[in-house]
Amino acid sequence: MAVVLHQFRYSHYNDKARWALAWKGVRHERVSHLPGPHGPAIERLSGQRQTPVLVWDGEVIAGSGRIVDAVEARVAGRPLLPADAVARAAVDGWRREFDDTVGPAVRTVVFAAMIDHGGYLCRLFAEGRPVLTRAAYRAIFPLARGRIARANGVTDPDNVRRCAAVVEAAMARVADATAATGQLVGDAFTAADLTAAALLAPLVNPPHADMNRPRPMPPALDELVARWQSHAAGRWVADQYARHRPGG
Ligand SMILES: N[C@@H](CCC(=O)N[C@@H](CS)C(=O)NCC(=O)O)C(=O)O
Repeated sequence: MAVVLHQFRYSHYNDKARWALAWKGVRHERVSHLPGPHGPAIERLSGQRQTPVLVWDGEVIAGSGRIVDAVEARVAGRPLLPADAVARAAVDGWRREFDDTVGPAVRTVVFAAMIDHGGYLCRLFAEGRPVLTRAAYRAIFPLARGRIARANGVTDPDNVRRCAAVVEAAMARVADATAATGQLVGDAFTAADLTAAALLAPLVNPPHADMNRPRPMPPALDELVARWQSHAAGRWVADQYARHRPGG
C-alpha cells in the first residue's frame, strides 16, 4: 500500500487529513509544498490548486473532507462516522458548518494577526527547507504579500471583523455542545470532533508537532492564542489533541 499526503505545514485543513490518517494508523509519506509555488504541481496532480491531496495506491483524493471519508471507508475499526442515522446527520451538520464557514473565518483571523510579519510567515511556510530555498522564498515574499492577503480575506477590515464574529459564535457553540459528554455528538470521538478541533487549532496552538507553531510569534498572534487558549472551547481543542490525536 502506497499512501502519500501532499500538504502544507501547520495548515488546519491539512491537519484534518493528517489526523484521520493518524487516527486509523495509516502509514504514509508526507510531501510538504511551499504555499504559492505549490500551485502548478498540485494542479497537475489533482486538477485543482488546494492542499491537502492524498494519493492512495494511485487514486488521487483532493479535499480534507473527501480524505477523511476515504480513510474511513478504507480502514475498518475506530469508526469516525456513527452508524446511527440521527447521529450521522448531526456529525455531517458540524462538518459542513466547520468546513464551509468556520475554517475560512479562522484562517482570516489568524492571517490578520501575522500578515505584516513576513519573516514569521516565511518561517512557517518554508520550515524544513534548505537554507537557499528559505532565503529565496523570503526575498520574493514582499511581491506575494498582496496576493496572500487577498486570498486569506485580510485586506478588508469589515471582513476580518465578520470572521472574528464567526469565530466567537463557533467557540461559544462548541463550548456549549461539548459541556455534557466532552464530544460534539454522543459520547464517542467522531469526524465532527476531528473537524472542529483541527479547524480551530490555529487559534489555540495545541502542543502537537503538526500544529504547534514556532515561537516567538508576532505579538497580535500571541494575544489571539492566549485569549482562545483560556476559553472553554480552546481547552476542549487542546484536550481533543491530547486524548484523540495519536503521535507527537
Ligand atoms: N475545502 C478544502 C479547503 C482546503 C484549503 O483551503 N487549503 C488551503 C490551505 S489550508 C490551500 O491549499 N490554499 C492554497 C490555494 O488556495 O491556492 C478542504 O477541505 O480541503
